[in-house]
Amino acid sequence: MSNTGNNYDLKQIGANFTIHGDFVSSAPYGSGHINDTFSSTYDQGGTQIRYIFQRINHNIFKNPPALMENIKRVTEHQRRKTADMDEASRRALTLIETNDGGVYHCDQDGNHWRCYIFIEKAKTYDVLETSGQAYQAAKSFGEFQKTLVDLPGERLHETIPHFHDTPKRYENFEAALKTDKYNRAIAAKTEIEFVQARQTMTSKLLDLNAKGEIPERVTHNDTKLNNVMLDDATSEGICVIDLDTVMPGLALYDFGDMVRTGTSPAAEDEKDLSKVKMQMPMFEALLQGYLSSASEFLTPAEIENLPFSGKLITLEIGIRFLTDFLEGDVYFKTHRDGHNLDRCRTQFKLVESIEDQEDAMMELLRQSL
Ligand code: ADP
Ligand code: GN1
Ligand code: MG
Repeated sequence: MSNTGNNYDLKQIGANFTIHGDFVSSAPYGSGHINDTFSSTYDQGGTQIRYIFQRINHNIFKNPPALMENIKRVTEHQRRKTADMDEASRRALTLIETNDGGVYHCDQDGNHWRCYIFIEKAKTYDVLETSGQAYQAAKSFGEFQKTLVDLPGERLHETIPHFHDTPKRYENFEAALKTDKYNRAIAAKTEIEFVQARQTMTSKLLDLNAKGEIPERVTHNDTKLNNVMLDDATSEGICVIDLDTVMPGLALYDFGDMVRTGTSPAAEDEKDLSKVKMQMPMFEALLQGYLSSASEFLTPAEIENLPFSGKLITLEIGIRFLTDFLEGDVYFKTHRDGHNLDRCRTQFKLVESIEDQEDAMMELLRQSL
């Protein structure tokens, strides 16, 4: 079973962008759950050059032009700030202009397409291999937030309203459970009880924000570790990608998602739950890496909640997978029956593992300051 469908003429789409040379080939690329991503190769005077093409999922991002306006502003700001660094051209995504001077092409079916320079000699990892990679990835996301502290202009568009509103995610789950359109709740009894037992913690960060203890910032909001490219030669975090959700948010949700995706040796959809665990050395590396770039702007209340943020967002994403399972797999791309439920189970196993080690994580934080 699959709810993905990729049948596009990438050569024709590419002709709308200011790319030189001859189209050679194109293929689906990456393992993202939302957009359709392709790498296309062009022959430019005998050299093969790759580009990334993406179809923006407009069922999820309802206003692609506003989203692209955000990305243009953010990448231009990054470029200004990194201009003097080595390898400046690889440190921020570069949008390729369309023939009419825009940054996206709308095809006859109403799909919005964008094109980026392909960042070569760097990779994304669905599962990190070493704590050094964790350090680098977290440092990059911290630098990304730091770069955006002085983004000029108006507040960015909210590309998905209430994106990290965990109480609202909980409400959506309850609504899906009540409807139980596909009679799937029976298969997820344990997971449903797991969520219901943890409802009270869902509002903690938004409450702190409402009380003025943690500020709104410009954040990435999807800091899954495969959204940062690590340089092949140096392992340095070279470029933060997947900027669709860059918008006002809480820095803690960004750190939390690094903990969710960077501390377990198991894939997000691993079926053998015995493999899923929060590994303290990886947490330590994420903490050190993130603090190395972000400690200068984080408030004490943000720092105090770094360990909690990992637990909260792991619960939140688990709730979202569970809700999508109950609603019939309409949001995340799935590739097999029960895929969203498998993903939900790994998240909740990781929540438990964090709960078991929360005191030790807090202790480590105190020692790091
Ligand atoms: P999604 O929103 O579906 O997760 P991403 O923007 O994260 O889409 O892209 C999917 C994958 O494509 C990434 O994990 C990365 O491996 C690859 N990718 C995206 N942009 C680039 C780029 N500019 N250069 C090289 N690889 C890229
Ligand atoms: C989606 O786009 P991708 O695959 O990086 C999702 C994130 C989830 C993640 C779970 C816009 O991220 O919020 O945390 O899947 N993105 C959106 O793997 O919903
Ligand atoms: Mg991605």
